[in-house]
Amino acid sequence: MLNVQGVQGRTIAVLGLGRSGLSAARALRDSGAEVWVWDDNPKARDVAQGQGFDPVDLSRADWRHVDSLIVSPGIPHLYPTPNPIIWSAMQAGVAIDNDIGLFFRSLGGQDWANFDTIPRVIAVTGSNGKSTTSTLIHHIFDHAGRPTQLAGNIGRGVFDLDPLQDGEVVVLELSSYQTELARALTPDVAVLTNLSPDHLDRHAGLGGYFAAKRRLFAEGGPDRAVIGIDEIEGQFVANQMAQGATDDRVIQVSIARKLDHAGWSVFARKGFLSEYRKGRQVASIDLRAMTGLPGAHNHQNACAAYAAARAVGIAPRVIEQAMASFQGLAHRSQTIAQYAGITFVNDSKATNVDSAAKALSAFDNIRWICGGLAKEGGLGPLPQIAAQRVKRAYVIGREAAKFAMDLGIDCEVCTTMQVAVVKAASDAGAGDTVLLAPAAASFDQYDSFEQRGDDYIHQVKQWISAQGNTL
Ligand code: UMA
Ligand code: ADP
Repeated sequence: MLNVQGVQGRTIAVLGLGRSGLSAARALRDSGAEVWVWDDNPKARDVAQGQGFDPVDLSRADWRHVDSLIVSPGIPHLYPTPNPIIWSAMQAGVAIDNDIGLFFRSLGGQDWANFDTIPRVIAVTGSNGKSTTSTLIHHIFDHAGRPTQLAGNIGRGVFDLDPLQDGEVVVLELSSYQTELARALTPDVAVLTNLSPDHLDRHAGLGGYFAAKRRLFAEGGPDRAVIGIDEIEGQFVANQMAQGATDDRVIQVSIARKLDHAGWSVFARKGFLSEYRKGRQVASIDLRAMTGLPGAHNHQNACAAYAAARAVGIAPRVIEQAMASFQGLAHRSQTIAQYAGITFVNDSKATNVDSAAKALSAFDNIRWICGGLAKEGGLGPLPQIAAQRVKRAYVIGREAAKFAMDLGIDCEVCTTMQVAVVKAASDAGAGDTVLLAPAAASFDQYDSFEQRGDDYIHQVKQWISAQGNTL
């Protein structure tokens, strides 16, 4: 666990006692703060009590005694409506922060004076590809023999990190919920993978969502920024941070353009990654050989991870070797089985329109399992992309019929995963891909996208064994 600096003797309230809240509360307590913890869910309070905390009902708190309120990312502070406890703290003038802000304010300290190489922090945000890119960066540093740890939105609270070592590289995956609220955001390297609409209700629209992400690149922020410039928002941030077109403080990333005139750039074309610096090619990697990174979207992640590792001085050949041994992440463009020439791919994490569209572009002859709890903003360009790339869609979810109607392509309303897998697999022939990429959240039928992906794997196994074979 890490220590929090500057909180000795102060009273800090913590709202939300999930992964981020509890780890922050423990670190605050161990660092000498008086901690008032609360969660609106009694079960979460019970867990905190089991760890020696005595919950304080923050809806009745006398905020005059509180220095700051630490809020969990899942709790809205502005939109669609502010949580009443946060609102009352704001009205009393209490500073609102989160574990990420505390983390950045706590970096440094006595140990660091004895280090030859001070620890570096690489923070990764973006709409899609954050987890894949963060994990790949972590894998590259691990492969290079550097001490490295991964935390943040990937599922590990930042204060659960072990004390940092000499030369360590911390990789943080940060969501818009986290970047919006943190009062300090000072990574050494900041990465923006891409931007497309998501979480619109929490940010009152795309502008608010972009503003939340952009805070990671605010003036005085990172020493170096790795920015995907294939959307207008990324191009805008890159231009704003750089002194001019040849400034190499920004490493521009693209999978759409040959960027051979930027100050520093990494781009992928036709399956090859190229690094250019000041108009000269520095290195090239054949990404088609990287089986853990299939599809153009993963080539974007590969470019962003490559650039982040280069920004910290890792050699191109070391990065290439690391990429070759990268297995990819479960539930993201993951080939889970092959049977009679049919490939089964699990991309249950494709919960929004952009990630599902990228999955449809990465495979051929697709029998597409989609549907679930539709996100605000509709299906966007998906019907057109699906019309070109999909042989047939097999729609799941409680509102499968409506989802199928909105898609407007050749669809079978299946509702359950079991029916969808049986129908899709039975229709498929050699050379087809049965792809789960729902373009929707899972909560209408499952607890999480992981549970949905696991069900898909289970149903595929069942179908294959019913054909007289096992995986
Ligand atoms: N709660 C209240 N009042 C409310 C709402 C919630 O008290 O009005 C309480 C809940 O009862 C619960 C706690 O707050 O006990 C939940 O907090 P949380 O939802 O922030 O969950 P954590 O377990 O702390 O997990 C958070 C991130 N969750 C969210 O952003 C929703 C995790 O990202 C992250 O891995 C973790 O911190 C560690 O940093 C998950 C996520 O879904 C994976 N992220 C979203 C995404 O990727 O799309 C942004
Ligand atoms: P995040 O952490 O941002 O949600 P993940 O790496 O978990 O990103 O991937 C989420 C979903 O987006 C998966 O369906 C995955 O296949 C898809 N995806 C991964 N990288 C990209 C990318 N660069 N652009 C678009 N979609 C992507």
